[in-house]
Amino acid sequence: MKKIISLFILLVITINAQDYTKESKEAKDLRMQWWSDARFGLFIHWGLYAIPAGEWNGSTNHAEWIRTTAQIPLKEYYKFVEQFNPVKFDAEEWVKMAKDAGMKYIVITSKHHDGFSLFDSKHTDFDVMSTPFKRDILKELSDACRKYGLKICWYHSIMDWHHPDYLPRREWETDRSAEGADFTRFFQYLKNQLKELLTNYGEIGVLWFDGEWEDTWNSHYGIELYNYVRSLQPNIIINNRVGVGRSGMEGLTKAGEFGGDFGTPEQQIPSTGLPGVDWEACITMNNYWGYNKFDKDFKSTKELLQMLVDITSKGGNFLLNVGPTAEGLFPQESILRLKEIGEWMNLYDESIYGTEASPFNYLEWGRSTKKTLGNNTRLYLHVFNWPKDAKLVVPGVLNKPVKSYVLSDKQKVLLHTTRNEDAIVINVPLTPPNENVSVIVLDVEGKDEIINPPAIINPINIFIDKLDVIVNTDHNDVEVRYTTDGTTPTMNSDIYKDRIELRNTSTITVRSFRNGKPVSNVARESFTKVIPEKPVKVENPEAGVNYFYYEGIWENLPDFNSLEPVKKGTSSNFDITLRNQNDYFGFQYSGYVLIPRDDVYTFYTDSDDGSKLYIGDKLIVDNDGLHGMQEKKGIVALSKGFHRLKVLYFERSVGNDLKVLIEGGGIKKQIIPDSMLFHDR
Ligand code: FHN
Repeated sequence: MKKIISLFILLVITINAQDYTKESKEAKDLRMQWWSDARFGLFIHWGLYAIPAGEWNGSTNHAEWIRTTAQIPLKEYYKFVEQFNPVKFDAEEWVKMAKDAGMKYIVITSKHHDGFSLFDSKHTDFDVMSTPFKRDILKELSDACRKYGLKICWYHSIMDWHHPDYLPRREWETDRSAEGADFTRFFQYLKNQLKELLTNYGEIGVLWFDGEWEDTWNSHYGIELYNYVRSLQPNIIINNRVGVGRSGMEGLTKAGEFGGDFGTPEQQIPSTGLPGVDWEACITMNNYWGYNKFDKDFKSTKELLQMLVDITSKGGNFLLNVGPTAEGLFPQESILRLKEIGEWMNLYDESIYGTEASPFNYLEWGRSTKKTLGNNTRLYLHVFNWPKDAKLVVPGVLNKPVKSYVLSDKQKVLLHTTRNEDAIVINVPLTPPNENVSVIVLDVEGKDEIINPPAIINPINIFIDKLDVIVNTDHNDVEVRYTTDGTTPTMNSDIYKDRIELRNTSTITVRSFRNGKPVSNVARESFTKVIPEKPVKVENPEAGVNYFYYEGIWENLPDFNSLEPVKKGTSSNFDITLRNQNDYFGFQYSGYVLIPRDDVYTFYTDSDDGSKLYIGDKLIVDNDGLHGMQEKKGIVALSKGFHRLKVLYFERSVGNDLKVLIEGGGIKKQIIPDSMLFHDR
C-alpha cells in the first residue's frame, strides 16, 4: 500500500512539475484541433460595470474600464455589488443564441480588471455570491454549454484593481495605500481562483488571460501560470496574454518570447495569413467590450460576416464580443446580428469549419478557404464584390477544374467553367445568391497548384533620381516578365533578372510565365519621381526640441494649441518622462531635424496611446487614437539641411511610451538621434 501511495505522490509531483511549454508541435496541434476546426467563438464581457452601462457623472464614454476611466474609489464601486441582480439572465438562452450563430465556444469574463468574480469563489467576497443575485453564473453557463455542445472558456484578468496585494495601484487611487501589498501573495490568490475555475466547472476549453501588461508581471510568472493551469487541465488551451510576449493590439507574439498557445490580435485582423501561427482576432460588435447603453455604433452583419470570412481565409479564429446588460440580456442589436450570422452559417458553414487558409495571396473580389477532399481540392470562393459580367475569374490556378456550383444551391446545379490563360473563369448567376457574402465551390483535380503573382517588394514608391525595383516570386520554376508602362506583360516583354532600374515615374507590371504561357495574375505598382522638400534656414540652431506639456483626458489627440500647457521647455529628444503623472497627459514637441543628404526618408512613431508626426505643415505619420504600443510610418523626400519637425503625443491610461524613428539617407531605421534634433534659440 505504502508503495502505491508513494507512486501516486510521485505521479502528482511529476504532473505538477511537468513543463508543458516543451510540448511537441504534433501534441499541441492535436490538443488545439477542436479550436482550429471551430474557427468562431463568442466573447462575453459582463460584470458590475454593466450597471452604470458606460455613464458616470455625465460622461458616457465608459464601459468595463469605468472604475479606472471614471476614477471611482473602491468603496463607491462596491455599491454596485448590492445592485447586481440580473434577474433576466438565462444561460441556456445565451448559449442557444451562440450555437445558432454557428459559434463553437464561449469565452466569458470570470474576472475582469475590476477584480469582481462572476463565480462563487471561496477566496474573495468580491464575487457574485455577495450580490442579491447569489447564483454562480459560470456554473449555469458551463452547464448550458455542455448541454448544447459548446466549449466553455474563461477570460481571467491578471490585472486586478481590487485585491489589496495587486500592484501597481492606479495613480489616482490615493485612498488605497499599497502599504503591505505583497505581489507573490496576489500570485497565489490568482492560482487559488484558477484552481476553482479549473476544478469546479468540468472541462474548460480555453483560459484567456488578459491584463498582463503592467510591470509587476513577467514571463516567469507567465510560464509558471501556464504550467499550473495545464497541470490542472492538461488539454486546456491558453492564449499568449499569460506571459508578456504579446506585441500590443497587433496581438501576435514577439520573436523569442513565450507566447502560450495562440496570438490575440485585438480589434484588428492581420493583413495576411500567418502560416504555422495559431491566432484568434477578438473584435467588438460596437465600440466597447462591456455594455455601454449609448453606443449604437454596431458593425453591420455584412461587415461581421466579411470579417469572419477574412479571418478564416487567413487561418485564424474569430472571437466576436457581446456586452450583456445589467438585467442579464444581450443588447437587441447583438441578438439581431447573431441571428443573421446564423442564417448565413446555416447555408455556408461548410466553407468555414475545418477549412485551411486560402492558397491565394490576394483575390480582388473576395476571399477563399479550402479543403482536401480525397484526391481533389475544394476551393470555397467567398465573393464580396459580385462580378457585373457574371464571370468570376479565379487567377493562377493550374489545376484542371472538376466542377463548380453555388454552395447554397441545394440542387448543386453545375456552373460552366472555362480557362483563360492562368485563370479559371466561372459563369456565375447574374445576381449574387447572398446579400452579405456569396460562396462558390470550385473543385479542382489533385492538390491545389496556385501560382500567385510575383511580389513587388519595394516598401517605398517615390524616388528622387533613380530607383531599383525588386521583384520576387515564391515559385522557382517560373519566368517573371515585366513592363514599365502599366500594360500587361506578354512573352515579348522583358525578363526580370535582379532589379528594374527606374529614372522616371513608371508603372511596373509583373507576371509569371511557364513554357511560354502566363501562369499567374499580374501585380502592378506605380513609382513616382519627386522633388525633395526644400530645407529651411535656422538662424541660431541649438541642440534639442521645444516641448509643451499638457494634462487632460482624451480619446484622440486634442488641438494642443487651444490648451494651456502645464509646463514647457527644451528636451534632447521626444522625452515623455518629463511628465508629471503616468496617465492623462500629452506633449507637443517642435523643432528641426537636420537631414544629412537628399533622399526619401521614412519616419515612424511607435506609441501608446496616440501620436502624429509632421514635417513642415505636412502630416507624415498618423498614429492617433487609443491603442497599445503601435507603430505607424510615413515617407517624404527631403533635401539636405534643416526641416521643421513637430511630434504630438497623448496618453490616456495604462501603459505609456513614445518612440520616434527615422530611416533613409544612409541611416538604418533607428530612434532619431539627439544629434539630428534642433530648435531655434
Ligand atoms: O483592457 C482589456 C479590455 O477591457 C478588453 O477586455 C480587451 C479584450 O481583449 N482586452 C484588454 C485590452 O487589450
